[in-house]
Amino acid sequence: MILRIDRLALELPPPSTPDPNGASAVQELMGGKFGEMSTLMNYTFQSFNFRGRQKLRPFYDLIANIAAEEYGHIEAVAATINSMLTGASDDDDKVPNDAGLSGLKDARIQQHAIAPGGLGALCADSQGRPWTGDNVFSSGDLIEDLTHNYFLETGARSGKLRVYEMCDHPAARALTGYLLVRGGVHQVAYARALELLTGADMTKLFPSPRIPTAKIPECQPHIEQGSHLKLYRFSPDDYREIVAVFTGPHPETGEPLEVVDHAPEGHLPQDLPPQEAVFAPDYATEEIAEIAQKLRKQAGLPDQVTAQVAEPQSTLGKVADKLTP
Ligand code: MN3
Repeated sequence: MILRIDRLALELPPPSTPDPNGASAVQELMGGKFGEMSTLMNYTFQSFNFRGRQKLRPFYDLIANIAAEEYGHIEAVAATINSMLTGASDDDDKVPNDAGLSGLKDARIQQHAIAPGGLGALCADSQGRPWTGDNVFSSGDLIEDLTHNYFLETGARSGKLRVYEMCDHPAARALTGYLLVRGGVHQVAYARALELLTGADMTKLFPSPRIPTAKIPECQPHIEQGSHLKLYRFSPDDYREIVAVFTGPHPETGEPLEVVDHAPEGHLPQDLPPQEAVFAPDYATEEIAEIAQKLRKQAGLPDQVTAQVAEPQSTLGKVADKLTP
């Protein structure tokens, strides 16, 4: 089972200038062959299908736990896409014949606005093609699967770098900076597992993309916090045997790898404003909000919402005005 934490893996900036075509490029990191849906589902199925897990426990724990982190990565990619799409419709023109969606006429992925729409992330790649289970490789052979995973993380990091170079939107940059560092950790984890099993040093055999994260500004906050060395344990009590595999020096920096005995704290998500031109979440959000408030009262909940989101920020501009009733 998965325990869900209502925090985002990284701190994303508040929505700024909408960038629907940038959002289309970021879709590749969601539903592309080397995107986060693929890493999530590859490790998830490999862990589901893992036989002899007691005997091979550290390897099972490693794959199962990295799968859990990948859930947070698809969540972070979706949040980025949603942020980049915020404001892409003109909500001042609520009457359909006012062409409130004309700004999206030339968008590369028009499904963001049409169907399924809602100016939300799609489970699809940068061309709008749906993600497919064909991207899952779960052979049952541990060494084969680990080798595949190393290759998958390698391709995933190349993809992140290319999206970084394609998109200068602040949300896309924050996302790719973070994912480059975390993907690097997963690459190291699978390389180390293979090294311990077979003696093969993947990092020498197969020079993984030489991505100079030390020179990428958006990677720096994560490197400074040591995120490039840490594997988090995403469970209150389980998956404790990762320490047997995720160990030794980092192959590039020589610093000791570390298993952190809890999930990362995470960051408060942005509360993205309604986009009424696409009825997200409704043509008149206030009506549903009133119903929600009535139900909350009936349930004995306090007046103040019990959950937190990131503080609205002034850079939201016209979007922020709309949040104010
Ligand atoms: Mn990932």
